[in-house]
Amino acid sequence: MSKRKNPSGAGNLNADFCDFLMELSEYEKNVSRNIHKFNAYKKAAGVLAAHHKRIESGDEAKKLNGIGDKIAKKIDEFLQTGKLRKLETIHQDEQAKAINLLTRVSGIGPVKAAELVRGGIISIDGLRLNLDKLNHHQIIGLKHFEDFEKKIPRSEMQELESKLKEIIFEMDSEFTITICGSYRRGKAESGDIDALVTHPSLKVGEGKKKRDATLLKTLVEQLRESLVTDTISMGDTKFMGVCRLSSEFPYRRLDIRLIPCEQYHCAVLYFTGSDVFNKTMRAHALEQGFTLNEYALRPVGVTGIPGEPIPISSEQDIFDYINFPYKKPEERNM
Ligand code: 8DG
Ligand code: CA
Ligand code: CA
Repeated sequence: MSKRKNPSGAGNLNADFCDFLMELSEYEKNVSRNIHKFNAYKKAAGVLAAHHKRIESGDEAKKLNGIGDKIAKKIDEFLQTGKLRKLETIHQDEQAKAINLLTRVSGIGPVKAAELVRGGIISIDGLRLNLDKLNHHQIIGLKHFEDFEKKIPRSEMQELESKLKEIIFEMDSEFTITICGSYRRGKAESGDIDALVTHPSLKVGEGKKKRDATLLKTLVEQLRESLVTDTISMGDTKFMGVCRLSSEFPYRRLDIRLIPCEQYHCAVLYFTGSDVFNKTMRAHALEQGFTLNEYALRPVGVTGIPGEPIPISSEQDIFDYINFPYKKPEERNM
C-alpha cells in the first residue's frame, strides 16, 4: 500500500478531526506498531470523513459506528482546546519524528526505520550517507524520495495508460491491461500505478510453463525502452519498479501483476479497492456463504471448507453471486 493517505478531501465537514486521527494512526503504525490502534484511528477517520454533518461533541461522535470512548474523548479535547496533548508530545519526540520520516521512503517499514534510528540515522541525508545499510528497494526509494511523494495527476495517469497499452498491444494484441487502484476509482490524483495484465494463454492449474515465467520479463524489457527506468523486484507474476513518461516528468512507482485469465476479474476488483470497500465486500460475501479474495470467489459449504472457484466472466458477476448491489469503480471510494 502506498503511504500517507488522508480521507480529508473536499466536502469533508470533519476534516480537522480526520487530520489528527490520521496522524495518530500513522504514529500507531510506524512508531508504536500497534496495528489494532492503527486500524481503529483509520476507521474512525473514514467514518467521520463520510459523515454528512459537522460533529459537535464526543458524545455525538460516539453514536457513529467505529467511534468509541477514547476517540470521543479526543474529539472533546480537540473541540475544547484546539489541540491534543498526545500529538503535542509526539511532535516533540525526536525518535518518533525520525521513525515517521524514514518510513516515508519506499521499502523502509516501521521495523527497519526503528533499527536505523537506533543506529543514529534520523534524516534523509543521513540515509544517503549510509547506503550500505539499505537493500536494493530502499536504495531506489531513497533515490526517488522526493518524486515518489508527489501525487500523479490524472492527465499523466491517462498518458501512462495509453503508452503502456500501446507497447503491450504492439507485442501481442491479445493482452488485456487494466490500471486499477485510485485511478480506476476516478480519483483526480494517484500515488502510484497498479497495472494488471492477462493473456488468453495464461491459465491456472496447467503447471508452471516456461513461457509463462518469461512473459512478464519480456514485457518489462519492452517497457524499458521507453517507460521503465528501474526494477525494484521481478518475479514470475509480479514486477515492482519505476517509470516516467519523459525527462519533464517525475519518476513514478509502477507495479505490474500478471494474472491468469480465470482470476482476472477477482484481481481487478481487489486491486481497484479501496481497501475499506474490499473489506465491506468480503464481509458481505461471507454472510452470503462465499469467500472472496484477489484470486477467486468460492462457496463455503456447511463444513466451512471453501469449494471450487466459481467461474467468473466479469466484475458484475461477482456482485451478482453475492447479492451485493453493483458499485461502479467511482462509487468504491470509501
Ligand atoms: P493511491 O495509490 O492513489 O495512494 O491509492 P490506492 O491505489 O487506492 O492504493 P494502493 O496502496 O496503491 O493499493 C491499491 C489497491 O489494492 C487498494 O485500493 C486495495 C488493494 N489492497 C488492499 N489491501 C492491500 C495491501 O495490503 N497492499 C496492496 N498493495 N494493495 C492492497 O485492499
Ligand atoms: Ca495505487
Ligand atoms: Ca500500489
